[in-house]
Amino acid sequence: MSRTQISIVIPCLNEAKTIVQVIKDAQKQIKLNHLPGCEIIVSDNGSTDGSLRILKRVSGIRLINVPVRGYGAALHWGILHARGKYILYADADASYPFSNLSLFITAAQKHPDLVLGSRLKGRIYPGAMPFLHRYLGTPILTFLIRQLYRIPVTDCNSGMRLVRKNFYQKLNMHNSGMEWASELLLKTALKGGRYLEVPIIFNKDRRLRHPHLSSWADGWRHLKTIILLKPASLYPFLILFPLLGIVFYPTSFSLSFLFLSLFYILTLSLLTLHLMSAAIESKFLPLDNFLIHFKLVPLTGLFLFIVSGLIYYLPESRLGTKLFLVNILGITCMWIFLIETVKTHLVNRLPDSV
Ligand SMILES: Nc1nc2c(ncn2[C@@H]2O[C@H](COP(=O)(O)OP(=O)(O)O)[C@@H](O)[C@H]2O)c(=O)[nH]1
Ligand SMILES: [Mg+2]
Repeated sequence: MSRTQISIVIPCLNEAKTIVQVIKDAQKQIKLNHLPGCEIIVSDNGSTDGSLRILKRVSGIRLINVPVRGYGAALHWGILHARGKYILYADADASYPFSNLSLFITAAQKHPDLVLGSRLKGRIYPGAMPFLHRYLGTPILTFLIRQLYRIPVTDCNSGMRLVRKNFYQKLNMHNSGMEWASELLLKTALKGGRYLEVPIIFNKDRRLRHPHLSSWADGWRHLKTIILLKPASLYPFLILFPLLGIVFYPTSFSLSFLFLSLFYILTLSLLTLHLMSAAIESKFLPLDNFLIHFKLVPLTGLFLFIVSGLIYYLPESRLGTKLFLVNILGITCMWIFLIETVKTHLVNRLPDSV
């Protein structure tokens, strides 16, 4: 790979205290690694602490004003503006030293699609990573991703990565927040991209204020992305829920009721998700064609008629069963409404031009 093909992108939101130091560090390492054509892009989305004023005086950088809030948005805009074949990105809070750059350059010689800087394989300085993130959040999410997506990641939340631009552009990215980082990793795995890791140094950030990351909210958003990008991760529950429903039936009708309802809801939700993804990507499998062409509404009408009859004729002593059937009816009606909405708005699209 030619040494002029790397761009550095630094996402920035209110980092007046550290941004200049970070840029200087990047410039120093660009020189040391003989990368004369390497550009530095600072991607700012609405700093109000004077960062922008400072950045306008700094030479040798490209400043991009991103109109959308969020870590993912800042990086997405930065990457799309970058001219390099590869883009290396790292935080503006001085936590990822650019002395890590040489490792990424070496890895880039192997023509990867994504190189992740692993803090857990490298060196984490005291105070750099909160206990909860280091020993709970990051290892659990990393383990889940390794199991579900079969990608040998060791630090899924790392904020220093190198990505090939034309690979990134094929990923059809959606998330503007912190979960963008998971989306990038997971889509690399789903697309079978060439993935490498390098061990990096991680310092305690130099800023005074709290990080933008909010542990629980962002952790949950990462988890949600992990599950929704691969709904097959929920398949085990299709066995677990009915099993629990049967196990609890003799001792607790209510718990059995709950698990069987969850099974029914999950089955219908997965079918809806399947059809929605197919419609968005215009790739219909036999299951989707079945959902599209099968006469669902009249069939549901018949189902409603029969189940309503059952509810009416069952004796009041079978109240539990009656309530269960009412519940099934409600869920079915809601599902039909959802499926018909997806069909109307997403499936039956006419071309914009011929
Ligand atoms: N959360 C967030 N970070 C942003 C945004 N725009 C730029 N950033 C930058 O993204 C980087 C990551 O944020 P940070 O608070 O360090 O998250 P952490 O490293 O996960 O604790 C920092 O350099 C921020 O300045 C934004 O809109 N939201
Ligand atoms: Mg940070």
